[in-house]
Amino acid sequence: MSLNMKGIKEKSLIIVKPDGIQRGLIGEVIGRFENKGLKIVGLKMMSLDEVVLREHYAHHVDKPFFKSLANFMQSSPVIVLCVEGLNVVDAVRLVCGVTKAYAADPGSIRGDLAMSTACNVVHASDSVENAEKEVKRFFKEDELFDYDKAEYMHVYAEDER
Ligand code: FUP
Repeated sequence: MSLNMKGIKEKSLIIVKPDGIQRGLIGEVIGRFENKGLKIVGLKMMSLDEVVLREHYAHHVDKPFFKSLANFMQSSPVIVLCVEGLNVVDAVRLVCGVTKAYAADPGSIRGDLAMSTACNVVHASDSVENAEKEVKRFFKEDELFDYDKAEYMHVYAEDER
């Protein structure tokens, strides 16, 4: 589990991948994060180029599947989201399920909606440290919003807010 020092202001970066866009799952995926109680603080559609993909998947650039992964990620626009909440990086990974979608737990996005390793509907930051880098990679400062969410009174206990 990631070390959380930011309380309810911790941020994570989520991408609804091209398979999610093509299969009409944008609302379903975003809805799952909203239903969990997360605050969306940034949201946009964009196309990913090779430069950003080489940076984003730097840990996979030398792997044999990288070209296919990069082609897939450029095959249509994606939706990028920045979400905020308590231990949000870990919470989002649990909502997504494990990378190999065919093995992901039922109830998770990948477990319910996908079968593939690459076409697994979503990307989500895997640590607080990477989340900070990824949020900066995909959002300019003025594309992120700081606002009060009324439901926080009911999503979090008093000592968690
Ligand atoms: P995740 O953090 O769950 O997205 O998983 P990884 O960082 O391990 O993988 C990043 C992307 O590479 C995922 F979209 C899946 C893809 N991938 C493959 O296509 N083949 C592999 O063998 C491993 C990962």
